[in-house]
Amino acid sequence: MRKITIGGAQLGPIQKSDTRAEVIERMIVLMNQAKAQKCDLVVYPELALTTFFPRWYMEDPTEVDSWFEHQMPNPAVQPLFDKACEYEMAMSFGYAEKTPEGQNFNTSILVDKKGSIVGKYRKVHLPGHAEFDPERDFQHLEKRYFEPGDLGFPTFGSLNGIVGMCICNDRRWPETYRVMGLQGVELILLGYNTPSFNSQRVTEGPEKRLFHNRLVAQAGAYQNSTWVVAIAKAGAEDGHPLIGGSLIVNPDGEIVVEAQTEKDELIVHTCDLDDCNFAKETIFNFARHRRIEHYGRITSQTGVELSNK
Ligand code: CDT
Repeated sequence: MRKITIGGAQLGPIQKSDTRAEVIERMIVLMNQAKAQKCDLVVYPELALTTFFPRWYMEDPTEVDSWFEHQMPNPAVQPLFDKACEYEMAMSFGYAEKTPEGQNFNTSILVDKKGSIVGKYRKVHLPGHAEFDPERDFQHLEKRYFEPGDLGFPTFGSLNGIVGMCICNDRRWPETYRVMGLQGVELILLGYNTPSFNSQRVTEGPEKRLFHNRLVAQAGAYQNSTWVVAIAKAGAEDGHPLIGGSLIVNPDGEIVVEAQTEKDELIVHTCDLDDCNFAKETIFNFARHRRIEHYGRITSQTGVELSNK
């Protein structure tokens, strides 16, 4: 058995005016709860340190820059690293990364029990748009503020297993899970900020959005025989609601624990990474059953091409 106890640290809303220090305090409260429940790993959401700023249209580069972290860790975040080290707890969280070369990414990191950053992932699938869109009920400007990730979907030998990360919209794409599945992934950590309504179709509300959240995490877990830990930033940020529904899914595709609020809330489950073995060796034994000669379109084609037969 390779058991690890995981705390999924859902964050409630973060307002535009909330400081990094205030957010870090809340993250440490959740970490304290995780420690009390003997967690080995605590997982926080996408862009955990600030409000979901891509909903705001900005032209001033200095204003845009204020949402990015130029170093990790940095003085504001250091108390979280210190507490994690004291507790000997691994952690993962998302933040807006500004590189020394001036590139902007939507990033997640994996930090081991000694406080070293042992894994980094930069969001590949950036949803939304780059210019102000008057047709939408609200903006989603990830394509304006971030470049697509340039690291692929790496996996990391950590916590006695094989760990990967993805971020929010990535979870809707089967390729995300499969590329990690092909590296034997056993634990996928993902954070999200998902608006409770579709900005282009108001009839698509929280019920359907929570359904899609469960659907993709469960399918990704089952089809790749991996644990999936999906953690929300939830609740109304300056009047803009985000779904909660943080959950942990086992390699059979079953939800083992799910958040009940849209506030700061810790969900905990002890995950045995050896539970991934059976399906990886049988129904999803990729080496035995995959037929790559028929999958060429997956990497040679982006959009739909009709075959007129
Ligand atoms: N943060 C993020 O990726 N959110 C998207 C919203 C999609 S609507 C433009 C998501 O897939 O949940």
